[in-house]
Amino acid sequence: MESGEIAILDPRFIRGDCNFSNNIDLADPIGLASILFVGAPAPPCADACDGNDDGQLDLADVISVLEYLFIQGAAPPPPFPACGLDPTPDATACDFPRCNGVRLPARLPVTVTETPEDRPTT
Ligand SMILES: [Ca+2]
Ligand SMILES: [Ca+2]
Ligand SMILES: [Ca+2]
Repeated sequence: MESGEIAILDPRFIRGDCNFSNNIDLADPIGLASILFVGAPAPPCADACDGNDDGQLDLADVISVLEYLFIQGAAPPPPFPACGLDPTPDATACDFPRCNGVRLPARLPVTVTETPEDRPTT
């Protein structure tokens, strides 16, 4: 790495893993549908939500992932099922790579506040 900045490293992702749980399940198409139709915040790695790798997020991505999950539809295009780079550069971006060998923490790191010891004053 060249600088200590929070840089875009390898934008690795698992295609279809829209919510970065490191696997693909029903929550992913639901999450994408919420983004598309309910105005949920855009995903930090839109590429992962681009389930059919056509460069845009739309209902077709929701459907393709649902088909894969429930009716043995075609598996998402690579990178899948392992983390990887998007082999087809397009307008979607992955600004928040999650898969550099690091598993998602169950929850965000919590800042530990220092508590003074309960020491009886003398
Ligand atoms: Ca997921
Ligand atoms: Ca798409
Ligand atoms: Ca692509």
